[in-house]
Amino acid sequence: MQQKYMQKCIELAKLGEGGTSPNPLVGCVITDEFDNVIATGYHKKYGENHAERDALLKINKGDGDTLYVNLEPCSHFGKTPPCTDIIIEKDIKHVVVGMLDPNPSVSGIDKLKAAGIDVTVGVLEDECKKLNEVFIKNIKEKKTFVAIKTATTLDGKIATSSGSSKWITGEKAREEVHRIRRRYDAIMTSSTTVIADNPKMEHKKKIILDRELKTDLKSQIYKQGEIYVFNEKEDDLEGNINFIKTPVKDGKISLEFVFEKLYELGIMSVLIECGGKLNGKALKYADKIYHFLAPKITGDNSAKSCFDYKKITKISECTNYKIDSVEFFDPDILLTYYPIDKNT
Ligand code: AOF
Ligand code: ZN
Repeated sequence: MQQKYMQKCIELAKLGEGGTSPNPLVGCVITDEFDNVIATGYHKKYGENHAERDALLKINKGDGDTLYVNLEPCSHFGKTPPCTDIIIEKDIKHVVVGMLDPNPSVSGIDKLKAAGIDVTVGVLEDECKKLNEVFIKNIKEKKTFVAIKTATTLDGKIATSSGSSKWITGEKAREEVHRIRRRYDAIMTSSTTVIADNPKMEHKKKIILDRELKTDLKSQIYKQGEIYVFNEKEDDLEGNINFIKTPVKDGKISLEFVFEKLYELGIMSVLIECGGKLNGKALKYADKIYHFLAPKITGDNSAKSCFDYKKITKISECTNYKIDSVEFFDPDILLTYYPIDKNT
């Protein structure tokens, strides 16, 4: 029962995807003493009620028995009063928590226990941690969460040698890409991709790495959203476009600088969608990779690879990953993987 309702909290929390950053995704379920669900809630948007309050406001004092929530309830006065206070006020008897809050200003468990509430921690903990992987990295490391998305043939190619890439994956995979993008604060691409494909990439925030300012400002990507162009020439603001002067290392934009700047700008997560060169360089910083595979083989050694950035002689020099999931978006698959070591 605990797992079933925690799973429900996770599903509710996901309804807030794309709206809660820099705050976490949180869902809440309240049951009566017969294990019937009497209210649910979730954190809908940054600054609005926390999940627990959203659910508790729907019940009367004494009606609820157990409250399930995927993240430890807060005990601090932030944008809203502490959730622990309203849990105590509504006379909840048991609280079941998915994971402790990595935020140092939160320690709700002790407060709940002191009020005589029975508390269980760690139900579906791994799933809860995955749900808030961005928030956890932001809080613990004070860094932007970096993900890469690529779409390749079975032989790992993203385009032919002349740049033809439309379309490797099918409709369903491309729809999934839109859902993935929505979870990220910003998406990032390079001048090479803008010039080669002239993509629209609709999103609220877009990052373009364009060292020499080679892209045409009339390209589709500039038509919508808040845009940051990292380049070696100028710091300037023109309409919706912020030009950010960036140090260059070995003839390339310093990614170190870019990711630090993104965090300063309040961009808590970024999805990179570039060619093999930049994807390769970015692997060193990547926390997660979304890799779509289409059932096609180019068979062409000169076709462009998805991660193209080093020469190795031994297989032991590969970087290693852990595959987290395999999903079908017929006829393609999506592999999601995490780095085991970042020694690229
Ligand atoms: C949320 N939503 O449902 C829960 C949160 O910015 P504040 O003042 O609203 O506080 C945010 C902190 O509250 C957040 O970092 C997290 O530690 C805790 N819990 N936050 O935005 C929620 N339960
Ligand atoms: Zn709270």
